[in-house]
Amino acid sequence: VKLALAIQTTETGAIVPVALLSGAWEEKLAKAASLGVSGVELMTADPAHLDAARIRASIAWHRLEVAAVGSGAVALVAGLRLLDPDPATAAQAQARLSALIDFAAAVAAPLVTIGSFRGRIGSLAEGRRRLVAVLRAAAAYAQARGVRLALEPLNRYESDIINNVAEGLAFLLEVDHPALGLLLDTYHVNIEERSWTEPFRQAMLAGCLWHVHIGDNNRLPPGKGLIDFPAIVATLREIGYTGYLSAELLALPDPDTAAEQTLACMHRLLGV
Ligand code: LER
Ligand code: MN
Repeated sequence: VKLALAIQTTETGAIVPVALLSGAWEEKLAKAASLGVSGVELMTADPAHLDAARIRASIAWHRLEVAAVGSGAVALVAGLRLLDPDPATAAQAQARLSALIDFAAAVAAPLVTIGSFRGRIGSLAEGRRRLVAVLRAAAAYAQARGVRLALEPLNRYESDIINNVAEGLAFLLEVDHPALGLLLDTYHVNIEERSWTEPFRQAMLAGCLWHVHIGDNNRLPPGKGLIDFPAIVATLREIGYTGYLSAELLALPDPDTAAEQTLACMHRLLGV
């Protein structure tokens, strides 16, 4: 497995509470590299304001990879969600997803995450059917550009569609596209699953475990809460997961300390 830290790109403006590392862009990359991670997950609200070629070059200069392009900031900062009840806003969200996929391809990111950005079904008639259709089309768009989409089960307080791995796998069957898989976030696993390890096994067995977010049950760095990270790491190794463990957690007490504490714990657990 490889380690990554979630960081905001420079256009996001508002602070994303689960993004790590402080300072200007180059400083963040230098800090990530000195902490010994292999990659960064980019939390991007609007790629139109970014120079993808420069971002790609600066990341490569620090010998880092882009682990993923995260879409959470699109919902949080730009207020766009795929299931927005207003058709014009939903169309804008769909266009933004295409832009994120193009950006991912331009910075050599393997995948784009679909978490809070999907929104909620709420009272939308046909909401599920709409999400299936939107993600099927987006997966085809992504596949044509060498990118994949990772759908993230979210806890019940954050979304009313796809809360656990079983629902995630059922949804993937409906979409039925090889460029759509799953992202499991330990913080959401803690709220919705029955086991620390079975959800990872199930997703892996289905060939769909493409990305992992780490954060403890209180969304602090691993080791600062109750989640059994040793068991999760042992299982990920046993099942042969070679993707990223990407830290997406509260920047407390500050964005640098949270990153340092995360890596102190993860390096110890991984024995690296
Ligand atoms: C939100 O809680 C989360 O885990 C993000 O990855 C969603 O975009
Ligand atoms: Mn997450």
